[in-house]
Amino acid sequence: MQDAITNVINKSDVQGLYLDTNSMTNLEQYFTSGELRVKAAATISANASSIIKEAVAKSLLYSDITRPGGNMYTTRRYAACIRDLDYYLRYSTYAMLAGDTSILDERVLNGLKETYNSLGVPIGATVQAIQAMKEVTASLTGPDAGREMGVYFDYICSGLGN
Ligand SMILES: CCC1=C(C)/C(=C/C2=NC(=C\c3[nH]c(/C=C4\NC(=O)[C@H](C)[C@H]4CC)c(C)c3CCC(=O)O)/C(CCC(=O)O)=C2C)NC1=O
Repeated sequence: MQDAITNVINKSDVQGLYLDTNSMTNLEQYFTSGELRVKAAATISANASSIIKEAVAKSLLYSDITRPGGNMYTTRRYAACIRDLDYYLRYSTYAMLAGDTSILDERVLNGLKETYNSLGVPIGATVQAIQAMKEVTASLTGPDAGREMGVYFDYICSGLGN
């Protein structure tokens, strides 16, 4: 896993150079937004289950997915879906703290699309639920942190899409 700091340092190191202006600016932005990131992570962790509940109510509940024949039907599959959403929320929060997407590639997206396809988990509906979490999260953390979290929610969605 990388973060905004190791990312910039590794890039300079492979060239054997000190940080250039661009890298300095990137780092400065990361440090300046540090408090925002930590506060957002605290808000999200204190409200994780209600964020997921509200997102599910906005996107999946009362749709065919939760009725007989739907992929969320039966409590076992319903619970698996909620657990998956919790993974997406938690790992997006880690990535937002790190300011880097690599943790999502390594621990979440690796093989995920194939697993979903082989189990018949609908990817479109999953993306809708993640987008709903993005909205609910932004309304709790405020627009700046919401935008930052949005980067990582969107990253998961596009990783599921390709
Ligand atoms: C931390 C990284 C990580 C991820 C991301 C992960 C996902 C993941 N979700 C799974 C299943 C599942 N995922 C869902 C999810 C859904 N079904 C829907 O209709 C909804 C749209 C959606 C929720 C938004 C369901 C229902 C299953 C169970 C499918 C089945 O067994 O039939 C499975 C198969 C094994 C299992 O059931 O536990 C994996 C590996 N596991 C991991 O370790």
